[in-house]
Amino acid sequence: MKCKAPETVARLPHTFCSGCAQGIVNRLIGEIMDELGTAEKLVITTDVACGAMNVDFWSFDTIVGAHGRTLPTATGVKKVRKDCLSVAHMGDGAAYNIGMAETMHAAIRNDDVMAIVLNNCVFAMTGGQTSATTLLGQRTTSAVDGRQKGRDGSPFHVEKAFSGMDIAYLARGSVNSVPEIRKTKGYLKKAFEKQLNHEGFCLVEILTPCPTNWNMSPVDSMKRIRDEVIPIFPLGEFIDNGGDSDGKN
Ligand SMILES: Cc1ncc(C[n+]2csc(CCOP(=O)(O)OP(=O)(O)O)c2C)c(N)n1
Ligand code: SF4
Ligand SMILES: [Mg+2]
Repeated sequence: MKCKAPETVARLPHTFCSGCAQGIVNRLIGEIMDELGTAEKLVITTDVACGAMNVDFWSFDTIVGAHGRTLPTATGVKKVRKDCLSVAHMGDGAAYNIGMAETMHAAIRNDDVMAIVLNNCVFAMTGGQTSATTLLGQRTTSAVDGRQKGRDGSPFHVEKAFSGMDIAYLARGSVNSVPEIRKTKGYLKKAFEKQLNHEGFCLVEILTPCPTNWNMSPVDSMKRIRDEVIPIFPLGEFIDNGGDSDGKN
């Protein structure tokens, strides 16, 4: 059967490395926009990292935010365009390293925006340095002997940091298999629907591979997510405050 690309994602050849999952996430966003009929409302602020290459082939409205500052940019977009679907699209480094303060404040304010965090456990764009979510023992260009707890700290878990926070939604999906991709689509779609209902801040983290900086084949990168990354970063929904909107948004 011939596979039809979602109309919200233009069909130019992509510029990502072989085996990168940016395209999978793009396809899910495109399918959801087509299903909800909301492509005209979508504004994605993408971070300057690998995800910034998306602006060459996304066919909806886009902004490239400064590194780690996509969330306040997306919040600003929402303040002046309350009818739009405002998304901050970023990596783990942007969300949990340089942009940690911005991520926490968006959650504390319960901003009516959505964060999509592609967690590949490294600073990919700049050459594979250790990020907040690098696994213990994982070799990176800034921890060539592997991340060590005593020296480099332990991986950051957003579900622990946000525990008890009064936000609309928090979930973590993965792209390592078709069933997980389908579940991830469900998390993303729910978050978009919550923004349509003005319920508040939603964050969907997605475990993604980076074959280039993991020094692995695309196939082995997906196996690594299954065997090493998911056991550290569990999948599922952690916060789901459906229908709690107080109308402030
Ligand atoms: C203020 C600022 N600091 C640092 C950088 C350099 N920089 C660009 S992308 C990046 C890391 C991105 O990692 P991540 O957010 O995880 O995205 P990925 O490339 O892995 O998708 C860094 C440190 C920058 N462009 N601007
Ligand atoms: S460096 Fe990694 S995250 Fe960036 S495009 Fe290549 S595979 Fe994707
Ligand atoms: Mg990253």
